[in-house]
Amino acid sequence: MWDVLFTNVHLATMADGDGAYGEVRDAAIAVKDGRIAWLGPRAALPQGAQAATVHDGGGSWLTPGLIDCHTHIVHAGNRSDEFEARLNGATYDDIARAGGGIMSTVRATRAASEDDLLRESLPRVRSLLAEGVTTIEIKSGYGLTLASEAKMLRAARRIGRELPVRVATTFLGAHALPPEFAGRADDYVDEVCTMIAPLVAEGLVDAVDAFCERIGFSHEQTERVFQAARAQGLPVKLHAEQLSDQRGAALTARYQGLSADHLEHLGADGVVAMAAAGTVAVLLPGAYYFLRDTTPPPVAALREAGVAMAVATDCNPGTSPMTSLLLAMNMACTLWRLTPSEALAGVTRHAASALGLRDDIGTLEVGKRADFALWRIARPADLSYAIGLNPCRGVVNAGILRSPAV
Ligand code: DI6
Ligand code: FE
Repeated sequence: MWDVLFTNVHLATMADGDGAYGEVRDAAIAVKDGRIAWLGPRAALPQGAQAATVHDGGGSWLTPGLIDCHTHIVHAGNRSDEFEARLNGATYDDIARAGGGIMSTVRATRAASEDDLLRESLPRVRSLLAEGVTTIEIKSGYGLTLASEAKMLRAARRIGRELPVRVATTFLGAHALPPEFAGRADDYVDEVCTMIAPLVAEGLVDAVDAFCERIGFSHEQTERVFQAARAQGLPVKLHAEQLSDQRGAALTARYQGLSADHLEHLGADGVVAMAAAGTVAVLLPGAYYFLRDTTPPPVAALREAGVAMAVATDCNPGTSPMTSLLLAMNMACTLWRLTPSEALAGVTRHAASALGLRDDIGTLEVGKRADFALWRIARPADLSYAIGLNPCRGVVNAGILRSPAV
C-alpha cells in the first residue's frame, strides 16, 4: 500500500542523461515514506496497486523539484540605491569610496538580528518556492566575523524549518576583506580557517566556498581555506573565474570540489581539470546580465568535455537581485545557448550533484526523495521559454502536496 499516488501526469524524469528529459507520457508516480516507490506509464500500474491518497494531475507535467544550488539569499537591506545612482551616472569607484558596494551589505547584515535576517529573507525564498523549488543552497559571507557568519547560517537553517524547503548551507567567510583587516588579507584568511571548526560543531555548515578573484582572495589564500575545510571533512566549491582567470576551477578540481561557479573567464586547462574531477560547472546568468558582462562562460567547451552544467540564481543584493530560477533558465538559454533540456537538467540532476545530493534528489527514480513540481505546460521546454509566466500548479515535498492544489 503506497502513501500517495499521482496519476494522469506526464513525467520528465531527468534520469536519462544529457539531451533528454526522460519523458514518460500518461504516467503515474507513487510515494511511500517520502520516497519514490514506483513510476511508469499508467497502463503499467501493478495490478491491485493501492494508495492511501490519489491525486489526479489533470494532464500536468511533473518534474523533480527544482534546486537553486547557489544563493546569497540571506542578507539584510538591498542596494537599489546604488543601482539607481549608477544609472544616474555614478561609477563603481564613487560608490565604493562612499562606503557602498558589498560593504554596505556587510554593515546591514552585521547590524541585523537573526530574526531580522529571517524576516527579510523569507519573501525572497517564497518567491523561489512558488516556482517549484524544493531545495536551495544558502551561503554566508556578509558577516565576516565568527558571530555574524554564524548568525547568517542559523537564519539559513531556520528557513528550512519555517518553510517547506530543504536548505544546504555554505560557509563563505572568504567572500570579502572586512575593513578591520584592511591590508592584512593573510591574517583574515587565518581567521576564516579558525571559524570553520566552531561552525561545524554547531551543525551550521555543509560546504565551504571562497571568492577567488583579484578583488577577493588569491589562489594561495583560497587553497588555505580549502585545506582547513578538508581538515574538517567538508566539501569545497568556489566562486571561480568570474572576472579573471585565477586558475580557481583547477584548484577546486584538485580538492575534488563539488562545483566551480561563474566561470566566465575559464580557460581550456580548467575545463579539462573539472571534467577529470567530476566538478560541476554552476552557471549564473543573472550576475552576467546584471553586470552587463560580455564574456560568456565556455559553454561549448564544457559540453564537449562532458562537464555537468548547473544553473542557479546567485540571488544577492549586489550583482544578481534575482529570485526566479525559471528566469535563470531562460537567460542560460538565451544568453549562453544552453538547450532547454540542459537548462532543466541544470536546475535538477546537475544542481543536485553540485550540492553532493545526487543520490537523494534531482531526478525521478525509485528510492529518491519525493520532491516534485507540477506544471501546467504543454512540453518541458516551456519552462525555459516563457519569461515571467509562472506555470507551477503544485509542489510536493517528501510526498506532501502543497497548494496550489492539483
Ligand atoms: N561574486 C559576486 O558577484 C557577488 N559575490 C561574489 O563572490 C557579489 C556580492 C555583492 O556584491 O554583494
Ligand atoms: Fe555568488
